[in-house]
Amino acid sequence: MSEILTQMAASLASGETKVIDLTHTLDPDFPVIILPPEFGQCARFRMEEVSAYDHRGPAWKWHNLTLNEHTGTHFDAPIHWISGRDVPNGAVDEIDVKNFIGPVVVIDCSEGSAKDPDFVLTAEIILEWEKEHGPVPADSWVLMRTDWSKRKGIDYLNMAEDGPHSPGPMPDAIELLLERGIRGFGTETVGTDAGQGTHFSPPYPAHFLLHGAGKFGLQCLCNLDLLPPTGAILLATPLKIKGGTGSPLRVLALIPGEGA
Ligand code: 23J
Ligand code: MN
Repeated sequence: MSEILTQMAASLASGETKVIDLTHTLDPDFPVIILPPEFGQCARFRMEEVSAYDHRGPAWKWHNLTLNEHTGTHFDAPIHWISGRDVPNGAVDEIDVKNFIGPVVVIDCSEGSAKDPDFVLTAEIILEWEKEHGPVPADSWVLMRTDWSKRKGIDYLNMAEDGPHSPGPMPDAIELLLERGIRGFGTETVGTDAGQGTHFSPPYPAHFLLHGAGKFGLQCLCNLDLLPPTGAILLATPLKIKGGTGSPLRVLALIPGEGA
């Protein structure tokens, strides 16, 4: 019999394994993606009080929520994109739950992103990363650290007249990650694609290539600066929305703590 789960419980209790929250607070002020005006738009988070220990409910408080599947820290399912529309089990309620816990690696693009808001992750950068850390493991999450989550207010979307400017991956980077057989790709920005990703070929390459291959996305992550480049475990469990294309969720990472 395996004692790994008993050991894990002890490791969590002692702090040998630490739990990191990679989630932003759902807040009406947190920005959502803004698409060109001819397209439908993503709803911000809204919370309406139903009762607060008053005549509407004397002993209880609760809220009705309004949000998009892609509001705040969220998960992208394959059917989110046209390339993944026919992927089997491609909606959030259909995805095999074993995909919701697994290994994660982090590629640090924070220096480049600080200098250039249009910084791009290339295949070349990933190959350099692999020289130091070994191959990107099959079936792992790959997170692009940019420290973008530390930006406040209008600096987060970083809108200009020609659209948003934020870092993201080039098509060749996503193609290389697909060769490695990754599970999904996550970012600190409002999408898995660069702000200017609509002008890449194909447009929105992370969405198009990942979801076409049945892979997943995570957006609006934070605290990636607290993760090791390899050796952590990610928990990302979207809501079970029937036919859902994505879902806000709590994203956690298990990392080696002090004394580990
Ligand atoms: C709809 C259209 C374009 C994009 C997105 C959504 C996202 O980034 C998203 O939240 O998945 S780029
Ligand atoms: Mn999304």
